[in-house]
Amino acid sequence: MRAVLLGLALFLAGLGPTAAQDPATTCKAMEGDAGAILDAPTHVTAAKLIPAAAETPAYCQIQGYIQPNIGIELRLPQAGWNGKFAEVGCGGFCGTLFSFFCENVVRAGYACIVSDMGHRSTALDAKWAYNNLQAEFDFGIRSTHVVAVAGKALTERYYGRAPRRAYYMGCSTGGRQGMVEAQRFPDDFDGIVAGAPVIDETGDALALVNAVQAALRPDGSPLLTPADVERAHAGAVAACDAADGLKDGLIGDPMACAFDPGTVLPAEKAAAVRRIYAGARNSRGEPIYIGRPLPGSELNWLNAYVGTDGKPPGYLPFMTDMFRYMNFVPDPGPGWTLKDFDWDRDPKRLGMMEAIYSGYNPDLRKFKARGGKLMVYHGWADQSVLPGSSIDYYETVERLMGGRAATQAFFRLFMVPGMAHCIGGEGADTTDYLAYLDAWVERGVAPDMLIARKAKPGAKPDNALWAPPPLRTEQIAFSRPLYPFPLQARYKGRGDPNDAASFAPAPPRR
Ligand SMILES: [Ca+2]
Repeated sequence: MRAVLLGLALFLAGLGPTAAQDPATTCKAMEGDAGAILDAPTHVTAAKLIPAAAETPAYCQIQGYIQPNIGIELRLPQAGWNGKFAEVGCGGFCGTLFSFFCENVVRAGYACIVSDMGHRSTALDAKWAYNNLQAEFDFGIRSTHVVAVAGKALTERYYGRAPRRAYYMGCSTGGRQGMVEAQRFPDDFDGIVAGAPVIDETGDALALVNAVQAALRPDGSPLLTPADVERAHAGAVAACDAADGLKDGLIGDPMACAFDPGTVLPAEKAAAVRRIYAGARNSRGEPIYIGRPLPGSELNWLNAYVGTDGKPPGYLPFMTDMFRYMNFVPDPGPGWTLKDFDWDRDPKRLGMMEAIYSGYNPDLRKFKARGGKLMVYHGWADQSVLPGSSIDYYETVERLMGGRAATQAFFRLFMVPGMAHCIGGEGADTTDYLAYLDAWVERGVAPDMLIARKAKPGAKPDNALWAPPPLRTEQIAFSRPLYPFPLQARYKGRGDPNDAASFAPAPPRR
């Protein structure tokens, strides 16, 4: 009854929940049991109106949890709601509310929700997963879906009408969440942006373990130094930069780049770099995963595979925790180290983990049939989620879904030259994917070309990942067009090389 009355009040007010009571009271009234939300029982532990500040409008901040243990934060613009709902994904092993991801999205008029995916942790540790299949199931499959269900219901209750569109966006683990949604819960979202999706969690981990091991000597001391990595990068760029028509330090198609590190490094170090490029292999040298770090990505290996300032490589504890606690069958526990990894035996034991985390199912027929739109983007210089998996997945979908035109009617892949994991690196890494997705869903404007920008040093906003505020002309170092894969941007041979207008689409040279 209260919902009906609130709905009536909203209808009379026209724009927002202001007629019946003051906004702070309306927001506060969201606290408590969220009512019978089918499949997603939810309790709101706190709700308060956050006043407008700088560019951010006032919003009702709702915190709570979905059973058994999925923490959520939902932000509902007090006025100027655009009628649409957005869920933003997490990163790493999650366990934390990345609520700042909602800042720009709320600014753009959306109701926006984030979750911790069902457990508390840092995004880089995995102890929460040990002997905890419910938490792994929520992290792997369930949480993104029930957060959508609960988020839409709470949004409807607050405004008195259901959101007319629902979008999802996320990168890395967040990208995987988007792929799992398109594959397993095709009715949840009208549009999905999945950046650098971890669609093969265990396969990708194998390539990262290989890279970390390659950069260390057998006794654990560093073999590759930051200076070696910089030398390899300079060599790769010198070999392959110009193939896209412009020497700009960015390699347009790293998979077509044949660079031998032996030209710039001594034999032992060159062999280590070759092993990183070669990806995960068994003891017979046979590849066991399709993704591998590509030429041009070398600077992003720093702090990841190669420690700096005398510190161990950053991915060492991350990968160790993953294999200790996340359903490596059986979980080997705290005593296990990466040195214990057996390249012939252990990859075959990871099936249980992959059963929970896979986002690789290419059957998107239900998602397409209900009108869903999917944009995947991936940095060519990604050092964390290796870009081969997105390309392999896209090509597999093309084969299953009836070819390129039938696929690109609802699913497009954008590869970003020189971009690291999700954002950063040397390439043009700032793109308003949400705006392109919204235009595709709402107005049928298919993303034939995206404009990606690189901010000048110091000009990048703190939170540029989702719905980034537009850069002013004087803040832009350069811009580049992104075309649906397999098309690549090629310099026309004339015109300002810093301007996206000086590039045209070209097929790959592979
Ligand atoms: Ca180039």
